[in-house]
Amino acid sequence: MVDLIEKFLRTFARRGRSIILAYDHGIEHGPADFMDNPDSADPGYILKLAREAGFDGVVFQRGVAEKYYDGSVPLILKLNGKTGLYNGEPISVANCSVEEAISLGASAVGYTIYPGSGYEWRMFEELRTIKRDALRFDIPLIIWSYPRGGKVTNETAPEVVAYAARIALEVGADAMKIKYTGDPKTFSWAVKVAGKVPVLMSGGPKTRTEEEFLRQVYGAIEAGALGIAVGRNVWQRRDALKFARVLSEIVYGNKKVVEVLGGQS
Ligand code: FBP
Repeated sequence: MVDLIEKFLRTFARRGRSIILAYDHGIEHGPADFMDNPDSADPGYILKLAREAGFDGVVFQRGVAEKYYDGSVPLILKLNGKTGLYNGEPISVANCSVEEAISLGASAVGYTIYPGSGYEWRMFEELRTIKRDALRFDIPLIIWSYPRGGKVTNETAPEVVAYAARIALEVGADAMKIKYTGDPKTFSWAVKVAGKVPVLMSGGPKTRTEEEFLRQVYGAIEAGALGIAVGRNVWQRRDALKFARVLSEIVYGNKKVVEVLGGQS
């Protein structure tokens, strides 16, 4: 069996690190997320941005992939999603199969779990089928591991994020996306307990200043993360391409925040 972690790295970390542009917000949060930079409402703009920035991949839901994906940047097809209109126990169910994702051009599939939710069993059950199909079709599975509901009171608390990382390893992730804990020391524990599975830091809401986000990214890389899977902190900025290039200097170029900000900080 081909090692699916290796396969993930070959496509999504060609330079040894990874930046993936997440764009499943149309379902998760709705079009309000596109208002800061109205160009971002157009998936074609997102593809062009990822391509011109030299990013390693994009994340789309099936409908966006069907209508817009052109093969110019590797695709992670997000198999499940929930809306911001829903108000019950956290749950996200698949609206696309692994086989369909492959037919849409995906090089990896993504699935969110909400450990802690009263429905965690439902997502784990569905994940079992998805994992089986991912193995059968030889495609990497990336898990968005976001503890939520139940006993979780703070989603970014270091012990919660570390638990999220370990759960993703335990259930068969070939790469994972977890929230940042706020500092490299605690994030490095999450990276450690993720074992062999590469860790991508989730971007989160757009920070007040660019520097704030760059420091998070630098901290995650310092902690041993493979890279980042980021949405709003890139495409909500009016000068998204410029910011994307600055991010690249940190993630791929090992630059420090003060260096890329040119003495602004
Ligand atoms: P951001 O970088 O914009 O936070 O995107 C990462 C992501 O995981 C998206 O893939 C997803 O749509 C969103 O965050 C979900 O965020 P949440 O469930 O925390 O509101």
